[in-house]
Order: sequence, then structure tokens, then C-alpha cells
Amino acid sequence: MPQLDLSVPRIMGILNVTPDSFSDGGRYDRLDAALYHAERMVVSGADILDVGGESTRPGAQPVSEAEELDRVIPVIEALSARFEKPISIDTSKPAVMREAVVAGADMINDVNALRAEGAVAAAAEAGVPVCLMHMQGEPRTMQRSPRYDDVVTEVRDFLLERARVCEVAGIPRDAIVLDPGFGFGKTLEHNLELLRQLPVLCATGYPVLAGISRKSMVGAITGREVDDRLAGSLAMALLALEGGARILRVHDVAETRDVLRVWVAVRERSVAAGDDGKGD
Ligand code: 8Y4
Repeated sequence: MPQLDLSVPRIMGILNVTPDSFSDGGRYDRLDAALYHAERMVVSGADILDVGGESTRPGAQPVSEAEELDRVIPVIEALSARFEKPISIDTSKPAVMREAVVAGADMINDVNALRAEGAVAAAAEAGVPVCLMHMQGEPRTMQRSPRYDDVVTEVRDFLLERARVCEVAGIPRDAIVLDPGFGFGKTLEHNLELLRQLPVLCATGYPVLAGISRKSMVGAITGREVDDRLAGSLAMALLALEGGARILRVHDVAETRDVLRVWVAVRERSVAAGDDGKGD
């Protein structure tokens, strides 16, 4: 990864720029709220800021290209002017990928693994790293009846196939991150098996991103509503680190940073060596 050194695991902070998040006011209100939240995450130790303008929650409605651009571009411009941190753009739309990178995005995070027409070419031309995520079905209907013969093999083979397509299009091998897509067309059992077998995905040689924070799998295990899933999410984050995850996509940056510090101290012995774990 040219932009991002993954010799230690990194924290990706989630920055949703959707009308339901932070603010129901006008555009400046929304920009202001997003910048405030981004600053909190940077101070808390986020290594990457993941900006998303389309809700990908189960059952969510799609948003138009114009609306998505309108939401994310001003935020990316402001973030890249204010902070040194790499910015990723959470989108499946080629035009949003292109414009986001022009505005200052350093990475493309696509829950659709660049399957939209023109997305692989847009990412290759943009020249930034990509995160390819596995999803069965589409957000509106994916949780109705997820089925696999062998979830780990199917997810891995899908991701390797997408990585191959990217490499053929000219995206360097070291600019590709894989993600099993927790909660995207998966039952609790599928999610748990993917977490248990995360080393199988890591054995591909590509860095692996895990997005678990506050998701329904945490709710199903703990019986907690979405705002009370911090402890469960942190436990899952630690398990993902143990399984080899190199990027954690999270809401709660400060708390996850402490989990990462603990993991680094135990597994990499680098606290006494003066590494503060912030990676800078
Ligand atoms: C509460 C809040 C409960 C949010 C659920 C959610 C991933 C992702 C999402 C992921 C990558 C989400 C954009 C779903 N999840 N990108 N995006 N990996 N790479 N739901 O797992 O956070 S959105």
C-alpha cells in the first residue's frame, strides 16, 4: 500500500454523511457536523477516515449519483485540507470514485467490490488502493435468506476473483485490500464462521479489513440495541486482530485504539520499544 503502511494494524473511522446522521439541517450544518466528528476521530487516533454518502444498512434505499456527490465531495475537500490522514470514499459508483479522488480521497472502499459497470476502470484510473468487500445479494434484500454451501470458501474465492479482475485492469497487487463483508448477506452463523476462519482469508496474502462495529451480529450475541454495542464490538475487534485483520472499520475510534494498543503490546512487544501505537 503506497499511502498506508500496514506493518501495524490500522483504524478506519466511519464518517457517515447521510441526512439521518448528525444533522438534519442544511448543507453547511452537515459539513460542520461531519468536520467536527472527523476531528474527534483524528484526535482519538483514526488512521483513515471513511466517508460514505449512501446508507448501506440492510433495507436502505439507493441514492442518486448527484445526491451522493453533493453529500461527499465538499466533505472530502474539507477533510483533505484540514487533516493529514488518508481518506477513503465508501461508494459503489464510478463517478463518485473519480470525483472523490480528485477532491482528495486516497482510497476506494466499495461494498460491491467494483462490480458496477465502469467501476474497475474508474478505480484503476484513479490510481488509489481499493477495498473489495464481499456481499451476497443487494442491500435492500440481502438479509432475507442468506445461503452458502461453504461460506468461507465462497467468500474467499469471490474476493480472489475480484482481485484478479482488478490486477488485470492494472491495479497493483499491493493496492488491494479484501473484506469478508460482515453482515452483508450473512446469518449470525455465517458471520461467526468468517470471523473464526479469518486467517484463511489472510492467507491469501492480501491485507484484510474487518467491519464489525455495532453490527447486528454484535446485537444478536449480546442482546443489545445499536447504541449499546460498544463492549461487544471491542471484543469482536480484538478477535479480528487475533485472526489477522489489518484494518478495523469502526465507529468508536478512541476505545478501539486502546484495544489495538493492548493487542500490539501483547503480540508485537512494541510498547516498551517506544512505539505509541498511533503509527505516526
Ligand atoms: C450500526 C451502524 C449497525 C452501522 C450497522 C451498521 C462495511 C463497509 C459498511 C464493512 C467495508 C454498517 C460501508 C454497514 N460496512 N465497508 N461499509 N466493510 N469495507 N452497518 O463491513 O456499518 S456499512
